[in-house]
Amino acid sequence: MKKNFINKKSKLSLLFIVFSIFTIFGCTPENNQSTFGTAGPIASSQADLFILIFAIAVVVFIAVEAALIYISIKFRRREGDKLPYQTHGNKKLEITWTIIPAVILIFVAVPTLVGIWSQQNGVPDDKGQVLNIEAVGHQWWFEFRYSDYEVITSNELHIPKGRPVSFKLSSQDVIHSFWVPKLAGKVDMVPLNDNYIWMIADEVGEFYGQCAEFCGTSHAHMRFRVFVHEEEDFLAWVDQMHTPADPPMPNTPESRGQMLFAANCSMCHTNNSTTPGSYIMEINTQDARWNNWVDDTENSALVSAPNLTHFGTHTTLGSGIKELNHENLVEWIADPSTIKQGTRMQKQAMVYNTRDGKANLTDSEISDIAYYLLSLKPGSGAEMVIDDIPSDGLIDAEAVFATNCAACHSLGNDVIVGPGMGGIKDRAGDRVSGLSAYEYIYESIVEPQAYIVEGYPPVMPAWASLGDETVNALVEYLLTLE
Ligand code: HEC
Ligand code: HEC
Ligand SMILES: [Cu+2]
Repeated sequence: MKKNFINKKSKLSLLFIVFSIFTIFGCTPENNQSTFGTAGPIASSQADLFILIFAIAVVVFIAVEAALIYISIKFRRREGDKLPYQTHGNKKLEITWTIIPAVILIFVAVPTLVGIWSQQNGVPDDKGQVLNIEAVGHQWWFEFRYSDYEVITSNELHIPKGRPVSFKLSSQDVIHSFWVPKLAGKVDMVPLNDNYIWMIADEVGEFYGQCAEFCGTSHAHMRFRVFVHEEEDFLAWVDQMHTPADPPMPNTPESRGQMLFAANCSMCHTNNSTTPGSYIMEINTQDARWNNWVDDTENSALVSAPNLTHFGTHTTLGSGIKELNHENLVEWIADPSTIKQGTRMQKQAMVYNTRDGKANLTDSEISDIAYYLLSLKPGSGAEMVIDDIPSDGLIDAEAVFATNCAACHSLGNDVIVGPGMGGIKDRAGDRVSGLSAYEYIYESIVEPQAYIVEGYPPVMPAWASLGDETVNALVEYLLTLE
């Protein structure tokens, strides 16, 4: 019995030692999330402040402990000692030990307040041209809007070296916190109340960001990456974000993936915010998706989601927690919870509305979608290739509808994401003056952004790539629905 007890105790202390060693190793400046190996003036002034306060604390600690040890040994009770002289109060001593801490606190307070003020007052004028970015926190990912350049992206932030970057921080849901340990940190992202932070990066490279305020189940998996470029490389990146991706070649996994993405994913994810006007459009669409979710958090098939424009150029998946490659992407699409628990993607998307919560897609469909997403990169500006579905005379419009449209449209009156298609023949002719029912439905399919049905979010993808024949067959099919 006794032996066992000792064993347990020594095991515990061994565990404690190992744990402490790991904890101390976490302090290496090399660590991606260490605040010591800084790469910018804001982070380094914060690190200096920490070192200063720590040094003061060490001096105080040593002085107090030394006095404590000295006194308890020197004046310990010895045999034969009588009760010491009883006293109450000592003015000199009490004044001394009030003044000393007050002076120490002044030494700590002055540089702390100077630091806080310099961060709060925004970028000083002499630091060069400011880059403005709006960072929005979501459970559990980050959205970045470059208002100066009309670029919108998520989870991977690109900034130029040596230029001050000013962030307007907000949140769409709960309180998050924006923190790039090696560049600057950390300021809360609060709903309905904008906060500001600014930073300068002195080194080209890749830096880790992390949400630093507990914000729900997957808080620890809410990260992002910051890529610091030379100014000209940064401007080249901005240019690329305005260059559309090349459409996939017909009859490839990518082209099948494109259709599947349009039918199952595009209601939440925009993946083509490259053209002029797409910036403001995406902000409005995100708002519409968000409001849809707020109206009915249980049943909404929409919620704001990461913009996937040029997602194929990203290096990470799931907001900075996995390397982006085909294998991990397949895992994510098949069952997001294997990578991240509790995502709104899995909770809301129709395609995960299954008994086991896994995607209602075959392995090869999932693989095709993954290839398509990886192919989303700035293109060479090639013309759109019409991907005519090979038809042997007869097109099965009902089947085409089931694969491409049914995720958003019911055949009756139920609203999924878009209006139910039941009885559309009776209303289509009255929707837009000058367009017959046939023309209106045709237009709605190939260029849905031209007429948005009131009360619905503008999330329907364009289906011109189905080919003229198929679209005509779809229109005829829809016109038969009661
Ligand atoms: C109901 C809205 C919704 C639908 C539909 C949806 N997603 Fe998502 N998706 C999200 C949300 C929200 C996130 C962020 C999840 C998180 O990180 O917490 C996300 C994240 C992602 C990411 C990770 C992005 C990144 O930067 O790491 C990928 C990739 C993705 N979704 C692909 C898809 C694919 C493919 C489909 C269709 C099969 C799909 N999504 C359908 C809402 C949706
Ligand atoms: C990602 C979801 C989504 C997909 C997929 C989708 N739609 Fe839509 N659709 C909508 C939404 C939302 C609206 C209403 C807003 C608008 O007018 O764009 C709409 C509107 C329409 C309308 C006009 C309805 C009316 O009452 O005026 C037609 C017709 C239509 N869709 C046909 C189709 C067809 C055919 C397909 C498949 C090839 C399809 N949609 C795929 C979301 C989708
Ligand atoms: Cu968070």
